Amino acid sequence: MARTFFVGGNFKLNGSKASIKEIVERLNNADLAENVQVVLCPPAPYLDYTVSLLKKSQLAVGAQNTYLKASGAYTGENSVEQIQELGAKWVILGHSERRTLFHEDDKFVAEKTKFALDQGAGVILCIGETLEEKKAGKTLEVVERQLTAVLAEVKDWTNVVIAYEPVWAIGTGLAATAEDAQDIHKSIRKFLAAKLGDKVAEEIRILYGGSANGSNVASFKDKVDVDGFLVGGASLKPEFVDIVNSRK
Ligand code: G2H
Repeated sequence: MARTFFVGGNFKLNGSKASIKEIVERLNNADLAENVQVVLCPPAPYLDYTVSLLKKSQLAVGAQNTYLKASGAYTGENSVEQIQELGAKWVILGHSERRTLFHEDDKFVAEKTKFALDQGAGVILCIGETLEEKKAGKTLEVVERQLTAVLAEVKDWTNVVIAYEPVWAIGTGLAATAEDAQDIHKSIRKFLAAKLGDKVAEEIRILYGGSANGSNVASFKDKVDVDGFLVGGASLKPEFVDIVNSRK
């Protein structure tokens, strides 16, 4: 079956009104492929501003994180309801920077994923191994462990997009090869088929993330289990349009 190509722009802790306007206007004015879904994830203070700039139906906005409660004494957190009120449809959860720098473990990521899905948000669920784990041959063990935690909480995966992001490739300029990504994506799909059935596994989008850029995405073009990209650094640059159009 044809899965809609999906490109997420994870701005991380970058951006201002001026730079976000430039990024969105570039997309608004570009001749974008019709069969692509683009989700821009600016820092939370710019969510509604980013939404207000969108002029194409393929474009949507997501948050970079949400908490697992609707409200309460949780200083510094944002709720799913709040980001939705600002027009965000998606949220990135389990990004390795959250897992590492902010000590989010598998269970916490799984609980936040369940909560966000229950509120009707789409979730871009990030998984991936560190360099140490890769060297130890533990890539599949790690991603399956991360997915298993979410499987314990989430039964309906319709609104989940998985982003396989090897930690060693993130922001390093050293992307995984398209062949390696394809192998791992295929294994992830097989794992999900065993847990959730063939239909769910066939329908779920699996993105590659980690130093994806305007030059290297072409090599992923014929990789049947790579359904798009989660892009960090390059999503802030003009080449983001080339990534969005890389399956055109
Ligand atoms: C991985 C990716 C976006 P970058 O974190 O999620 O960032 O493309 O800068 O490696």
